[in-house]
Amino acid sequence: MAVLPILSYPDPRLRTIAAPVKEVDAEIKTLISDMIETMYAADGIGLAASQVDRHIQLIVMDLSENRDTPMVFINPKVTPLVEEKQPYEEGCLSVPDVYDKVERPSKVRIEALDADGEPIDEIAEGLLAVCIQHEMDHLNGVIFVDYLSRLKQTRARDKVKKVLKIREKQSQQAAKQPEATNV
Ligand code: K1U
Ligand code: ZN
Repeated sequence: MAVLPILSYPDPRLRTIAAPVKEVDAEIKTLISDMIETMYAADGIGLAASQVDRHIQLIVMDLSENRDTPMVFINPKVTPLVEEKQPYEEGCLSVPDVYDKVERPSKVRIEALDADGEPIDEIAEGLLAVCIQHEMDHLNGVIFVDYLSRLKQTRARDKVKKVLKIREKQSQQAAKQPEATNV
């Protein structure tokens, strides 16, 4: 398994529309394992293939407390079941350290295939409904900051630049440190 690099806003590759998965083969299964590992390493609750520069309709998610119940959605179709929208403070691994309220339909139907290619057909509410709609947006080239004001989008760009600079510095410093020993 491997931790994959995550694209950061405003990378134009995040705007690519994802294509349907033709077959749940060994290559897709490897990507699923890598995406789950990447999501856990980044402390996320979801990840769309678009975020790791793979433009296919594949989403992984884990909303469990123990981070031991990954869910996989291949070729998902999400249908709102209510007109009522609810606000939720969203975050995004592609927009690090930026959180803001987005309003989305509170109840949706999810139709997809799972990691074995078996059909999923379920009704989602709460965080599952929020997260699947956020991830579906990624597959359609939409990022949650698109719902915010121009001013907030500019601030988000600046914040991401700053966070990436700090991360870069930290990784350079870590590379300079002698390796810790376990004695
Ligand atoms: O798609 C992603 O970038 C993953 C994203 C999923 C998400 C979180 C919250 C609302 C909607 C979608 C994240 O995992 S962000 C990091 C995170 O774990 C988190 C952030 C805010 C609230 C709850 C969790
Ligand atoms: Zn996101």
